[in-house]
Amino acid sequence: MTTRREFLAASALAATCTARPRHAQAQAERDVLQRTTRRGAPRPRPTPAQLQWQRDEFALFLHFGVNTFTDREWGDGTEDPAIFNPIALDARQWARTARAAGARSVILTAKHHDGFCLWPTATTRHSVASSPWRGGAGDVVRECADAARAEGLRVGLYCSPWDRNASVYGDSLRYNDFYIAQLTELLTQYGAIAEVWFDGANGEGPNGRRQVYDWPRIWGTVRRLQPDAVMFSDAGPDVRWIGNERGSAGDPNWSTVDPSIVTAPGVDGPEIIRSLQHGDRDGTVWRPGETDVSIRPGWFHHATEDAKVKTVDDLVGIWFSSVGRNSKLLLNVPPARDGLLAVADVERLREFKAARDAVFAREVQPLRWTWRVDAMKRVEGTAVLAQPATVGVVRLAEAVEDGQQVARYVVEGDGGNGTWRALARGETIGCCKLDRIDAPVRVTRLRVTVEESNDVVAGLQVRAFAVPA
Ligand code: FUL
Repeated sequence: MTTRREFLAASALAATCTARPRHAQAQAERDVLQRTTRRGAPRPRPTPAQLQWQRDEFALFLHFGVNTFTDREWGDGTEDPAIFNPIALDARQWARTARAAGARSVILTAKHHDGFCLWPTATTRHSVASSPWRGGAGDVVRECADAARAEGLRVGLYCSPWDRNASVYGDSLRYNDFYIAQLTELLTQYGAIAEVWFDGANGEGPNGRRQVYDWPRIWGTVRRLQPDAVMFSDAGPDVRWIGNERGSAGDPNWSTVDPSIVTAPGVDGPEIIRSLQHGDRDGTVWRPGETDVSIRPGWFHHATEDAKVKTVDDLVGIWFSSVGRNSKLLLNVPPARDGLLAVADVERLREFKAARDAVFAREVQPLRWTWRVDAMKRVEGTAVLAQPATVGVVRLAEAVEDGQQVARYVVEGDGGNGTWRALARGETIGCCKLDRIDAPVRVTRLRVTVEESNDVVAGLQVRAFAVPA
């Protein structure tokens, strides 16, 4: 017998081929679907900010600061601000490059672990105000935020919790006040901030003192000052680190987590890394993963690494293992000492965009998708193609507004003789799952079967792309 839940899901499916039903009736039907975890808790769903953040797919990370001038990766806080002088700095070049590469936001290291502030803060003299750049009147955060918005990009800021310059670091109460004062400046003086990035790297303060961060207060401050921003850290609260810096999200990758596993940034352990990489199928909190990786070996620009910029193949592979595994890609492209992105990086980003455009250039047109839910509650969609095509890539997307459901699926193709053969198999889908077909074959029909899911799946989007001509 068909239950009400199955009936509603099936009718929603019947109403949609590749898009969700939008009319009020369908909305009302979706609202009565009680989605729960196996332990009975309501299944988490994304906030509008989390949804926007992930649908942006791709952001550019900009590591810039005194390390750019000392040729180091981690400064120790003793750097003389006089070394900071990016004479040709042009944040419009950063923003134009980001936009041309297809990124929809940029995230700037307003302060890295060395404590040097790229804005003229009132909290310390260790900032651009003490440097020769623009005669001490410059503000990199302002120039970057203005340039990004002029290109239609959202703005994110990294402000390192670990501060190797602040004398109060490790004097927990005083440093928490100091850090919150810095965040308050950044979140009140530079317009809408889309993402605040809390790095997990964390060392001792002077004389081995250990800083105890007041995360509830820090996160509360961001929420109050920029309610639409998402906060990144190992422990979110909104988006989580993916658990490595290689550009590889876990497979499977749930956007839900068990919040009792990773409770604070900067804590390590196998179970923590597993949860960061894969999320937790029965997690009670929506916290999708962000995949941060550098286009170069280091996070900061070093001229000696100009010949070590990742190849286009590396970058396309990273796209498939991040965006294509229900994650968001945050690709670091560090400005050089002159304040400009290096020629090698700009050129590689251009090639990377062209390579992605080629992968997704030839979308296969189905005549119509027909959906059904079988007795085992498995959802199956079949499409006859308008013309036979050699499918190279399949892109699947769940309607994650209602949570993440799919746990196992198979994509099959019919070569024209009525026999189905598997093109790709996978576990999670989420916002976006990209499958490259190992041995592309010419097919006349496509079939997608959800073999296992948390709940009956509605509104699955299937797009297929023919191998480039
Ligand atoms: C790490 C930092 O220690 C690196 O310097 C870099 O900022 C990277 C994104 O995060 O934890």
